[in-house]
Amino acid sequence: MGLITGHACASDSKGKTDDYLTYKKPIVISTWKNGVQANATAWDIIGKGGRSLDAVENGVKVVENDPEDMSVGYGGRPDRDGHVTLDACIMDENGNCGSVCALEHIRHPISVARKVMEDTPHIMLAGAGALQFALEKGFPKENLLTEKARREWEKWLQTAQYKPIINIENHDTIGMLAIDTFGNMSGACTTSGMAYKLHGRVGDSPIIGAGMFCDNDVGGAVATGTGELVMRTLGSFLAVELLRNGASPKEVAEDVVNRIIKKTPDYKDHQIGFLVLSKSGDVGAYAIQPGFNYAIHSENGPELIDSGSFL
Ligand code: SD4
Repeated sequence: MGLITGHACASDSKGKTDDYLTYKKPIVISTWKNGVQANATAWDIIGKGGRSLDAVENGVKVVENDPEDMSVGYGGRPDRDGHVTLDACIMDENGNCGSVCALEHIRHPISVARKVMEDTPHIMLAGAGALQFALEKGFPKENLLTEKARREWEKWLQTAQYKPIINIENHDTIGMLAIDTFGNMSGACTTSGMAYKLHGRVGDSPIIGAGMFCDNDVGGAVATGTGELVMRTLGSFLAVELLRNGASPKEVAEDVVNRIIKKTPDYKDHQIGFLVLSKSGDVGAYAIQPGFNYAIHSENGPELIDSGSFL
């Protein structure tokens, strides 16, 4: 089936709208347009009866590998000092989780996060320690700064002031949630973070409960956009807890975004998008600004849907 796209309307035969999207399992959803490609890989796994954890890991790896996505993995925009530093986290159906932050030189931080989850008693490894662990696990050390990203960074340096500037243009972080044929949900999130951030800055994406959270009894959520705003509210955990209390995915995404807006006087200078999947296969999203879209892959095939937004 071809790609279905729509603005606030996933126009398939059931006449679904962005307010109410419901699917049969298995299903995989992810943030932004690049999620379409990533979902296809994840779908190949869950569609054949594979585990949702394998689906989300291998799905987001597609985007980590893509130099054209300059917010994730190889080809990601560097920090102010020219280092590509990556953040990622993963969570399985049993509530196990793993995470890496400020990791350099490793193309697939999501796979390192999975190794942290499965092979260590810890949940999160940072910076040099995360790199040491990855190398010990056999991940190759690579230069992740592409010529294109280096040229853009050098241009930015000509005018940049050395103070934090939140650049609302730098999105495309991938957050993915999948439910497999056994009804089990896993999630993953991976990013190079805000472009030209201070060296050492870590965003929401590798923080379990901020950039991603899933609870196999209830559902899951992923976030994209200005991480500092998501961290203040632990947005993905909050979304799942609101879901637990009976709200729909769309309602909870809206609630969390509204809560962030209320506490952020300059919210118009930021983008935040939340994407939520309930255990029963309902999907919803909401953002501050127009322009946030998300990809769904189900038995209906691939879809790309524009989220509703506050502005
Ligand atoms: C961060 N939340 O590091 C990430 C950036 C992002 O789409 O999501 N971009 O703050």
